[in-house]
Amino acid sequence: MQLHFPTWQLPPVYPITSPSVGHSLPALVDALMAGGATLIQLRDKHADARTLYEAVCAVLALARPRGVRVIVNDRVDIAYAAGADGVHLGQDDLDPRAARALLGPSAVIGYSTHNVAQAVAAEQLPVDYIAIGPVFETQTKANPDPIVGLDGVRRVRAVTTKPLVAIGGIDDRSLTDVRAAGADAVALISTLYIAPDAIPERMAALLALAG
Ligand code: 3NM
Repeated sequence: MQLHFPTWQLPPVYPITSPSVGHSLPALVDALMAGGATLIQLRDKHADARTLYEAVCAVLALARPRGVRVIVNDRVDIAYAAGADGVHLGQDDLDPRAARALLGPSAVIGYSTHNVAQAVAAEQLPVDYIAIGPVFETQTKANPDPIVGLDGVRRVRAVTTKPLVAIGGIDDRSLTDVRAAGADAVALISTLYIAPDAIPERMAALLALAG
């Protein structure tokens, strides 16, 4: 395995933004950083390119001075144009090899997998971490793949040497079990935003739970 960003380390809790919280992207990122987030993924499946580009630039201006890394979901073009720290790619997005060629060796590239075969295939790809999910039922993703459960996390852990992120329906009650099943990190959306006015407190509590 080639790690493309040797100084980069996956934190145990990996927050992802959601446009449905009702905060602007910079406000949301500010709240997550206040709660201790050090790696944040910006995810908005419906934003137009210009709006998203401007929001990513605004987020980077906030995150850079604090040493927080910012990953853009799906959009390699916007990550490149804005100078984000990396991208998170799905199975149908740009091939990670092409993304690596565009973004260079120091970009953080993450890659979604949904079963053991995809995780095995990802071993050959120039990605810095893989995600496995959905672990549990999720309301957040449209057309999610079949639930893999804790056993799916264990089985993927057994076939990958890459840092492993678990995603999908994870909350404060399941976080510890998911990490015990072999996930280095949990990526979270809905559980972070159950109280939109208390996001820093929630982020900090989830980080504390992850130890
Ligand atoms: N990807 P929540 S599940 C964005 O299976 C995403 O790859 C998934 O949101 C995958 O924490 C998912 O609210 C949704 O369930 C995660």
